[in-house]
Amino acid sequence: MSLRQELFDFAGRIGADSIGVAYAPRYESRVPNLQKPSLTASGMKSLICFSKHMLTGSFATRDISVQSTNSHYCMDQVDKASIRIARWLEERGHLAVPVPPEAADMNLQRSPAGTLDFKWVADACGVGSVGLELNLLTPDYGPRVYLGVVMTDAELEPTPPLEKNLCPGMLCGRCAVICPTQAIPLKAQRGTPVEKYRTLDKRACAGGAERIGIKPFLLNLKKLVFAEKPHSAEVWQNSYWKEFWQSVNSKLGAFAACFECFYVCPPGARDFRKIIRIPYRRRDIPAKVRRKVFGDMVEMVYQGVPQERVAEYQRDRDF
Ligand code: B12
Ligand code: SF4
Ligand code: SF4
Repeated sequence: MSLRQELFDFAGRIGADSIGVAYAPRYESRVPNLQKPSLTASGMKSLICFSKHMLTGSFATRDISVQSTNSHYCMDQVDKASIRIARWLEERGHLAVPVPPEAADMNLQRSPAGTLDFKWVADACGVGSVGLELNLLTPDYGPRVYLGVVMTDAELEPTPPLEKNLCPGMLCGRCAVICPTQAIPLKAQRGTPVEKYRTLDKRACAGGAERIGIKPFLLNLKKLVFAEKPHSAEVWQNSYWKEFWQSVNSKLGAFAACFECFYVCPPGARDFRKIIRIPYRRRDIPAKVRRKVFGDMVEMVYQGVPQERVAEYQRDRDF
């Protein structure tokens, strides 16, 4: 059995749902910015990427914090599996380095970025394809997965990318019409493939995804420092500081605090039907994505999240 197959079997036994390999030098030549494999480690020949799905049952919850915990459990498994895969390779005489799956370098470029952008590695390895909202969609669990990447100097045979993108873009558009921060494109030229217009307004998304993140932290700190009545309960005993404590204590809300684009995304042979059987989640699916056509442009009509959840995504204003 080849080293690659032995490795894939091992990864499956320790919980990876799907796995693939890309040839590092070839991938390096395709990266348009600084997020090249050589930034993380030099001399690496293969990029091994795997996915781990979030627990499907947790999608039944109405509580955003529980939802967020679900993602932290999943990330924890990715961390552990990355280390075990790297050790497995090192026990066989190779060098291996797990790439941090969640850390973002604040100085690499204008917006925070990982040393390697996992979604493109996963796309190159055939683990899935990058959708309209710049998440990686997988055949079995759609976007509801976290990703791990291990680099190694072992030369493993690459796996081919998927033949077709799992995301039909504007022909679906569910994620875009419900995204609470309107971070996903609502407009495109008719008939163009999703690869031409997929993008994400990261700053907007961060407002929903990291509601206890750096921006609300700085805003609340400023409010505290410049308050006319700093001792008033309104300034220091508000819901932000309580949630800040929670996030330091348990990571809740620090990242992964919005999953609206995950709930509605149809790809996912092993989980999507189960999710929409949950009455609460079925209501999330936009009954009809309405579209307007102007010449050669098509624009979807924004609907927003269910009203009861709007306040969840306005935390940076909740002083
Ligand atoms: C920074 C970050 C964010 C930012 C930016 C997200 C983004 N899509 O880039 C914010 C805070 C918005 C965010 C939100 C979320 N995140 Co996040 N995040 C990251 C992190 C740490 C780095 C991503 C990164 O570097 N992006 C690069 C961006 C910032 O640069 P850019 O200039 O916009 O784009 C350039 C690069 O993409 C570059 N590029 C670099 N390499 C290559 C290679 C090729 C071939 C090409 C073509 C281009 C290219 O080209 C672009 C132009 O120069 C990754 C972990 C990782 N290391 O990948 C997790 C990660 C992307 N996040 C993840 C998740 C789950 C989320 C959330 C769902 C969490 C939540 N709900 O709170 C949301 C989803 C938002 C969304 N629709 O993508 C998962 C995604 C899993 C999946 N199924 O895809 C990741 C992979 C973490 C993990 N280990 O699983 N995240
Ligand atoms: S995580 Fe939330 S805010 Fe970010 S793109 Fe998805 S739906 Fe929009
Ligand atoms: S919800 Fe539809 S448009 Fe959005 S990523 Fe999923 S398949 Fe693509």
